[in-house]
Amino acid sequence: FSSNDVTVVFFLGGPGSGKGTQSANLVKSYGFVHLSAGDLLRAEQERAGSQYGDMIREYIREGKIVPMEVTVALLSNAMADSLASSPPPAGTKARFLIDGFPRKLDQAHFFEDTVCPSELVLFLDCPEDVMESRLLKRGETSGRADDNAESIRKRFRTFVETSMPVVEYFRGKDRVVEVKADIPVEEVFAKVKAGIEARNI
Ligand code: UP5
Ligand code: MG
Repeated sequence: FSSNDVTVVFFLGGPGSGKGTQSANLVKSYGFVHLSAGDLLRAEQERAGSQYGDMIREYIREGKIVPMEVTVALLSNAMADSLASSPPPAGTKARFLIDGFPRKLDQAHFFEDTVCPSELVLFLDCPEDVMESRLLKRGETSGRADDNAESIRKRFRTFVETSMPVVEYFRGKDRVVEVKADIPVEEVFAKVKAGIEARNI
């Protein structure tokens, strides 16, 4: 597909900041197609015959970032599939909300050079103690192999060291809408909405 046919919004924020939760709201209100890099990686990990399953499992448990070739291929395939199965009305662009990606600067450059530049970066800012208690609570039922105290600590560290520089890079380009996320879901969404509408996305 051509990058002229799509609008891409990156959705970043620490583990448990609420990206998945707010994505569901954004799909309903703004007709985004939601693609979670983490969900795509977990699906690939479970796919029979995947050559990457064991590697992905190990990276996710350790809170490390899976080599970008794998993630970018999953994302661009998912975009192409979505465009083929539900093409946008003539004269309009498909809108993709890419959740949890890019988490490393080289991924940001690679994706924007080879797939499509992003229009906007939504960033949920949430204190670690709040994210930790949300994730530990979710871990009681989520079945996610990384919702445990040790993996959570590693995910936080990767986020601060590796993923925050991506946010800062886009901030320098004035492409970031930042929202405080340690408030109720509906209040976060109201702020996200205001940010999106102010940018005419
Ligand atoms: N909750 C949400 N909002 C709330 C609010 N305002 N008030 C109170 N509670 C709120 O929310 C987490 C929990 O908090 C839920 O129980 C929710 O109800 C509650 P959620 O919306 O799921 O938060 P989210 O930010 O999506 O958290 P998630 O755990 O999905 O974040 P991660 O970024 O850690 O997970 P992701 O799936 O993106 O990645 C997992 C791993 O995959 C990474 O660690 C990495 O190993 C790998 N990965 C890559 O290698 N490369 C990639 O590009 C992407 C992922
Ligand atoms: Mg998520």
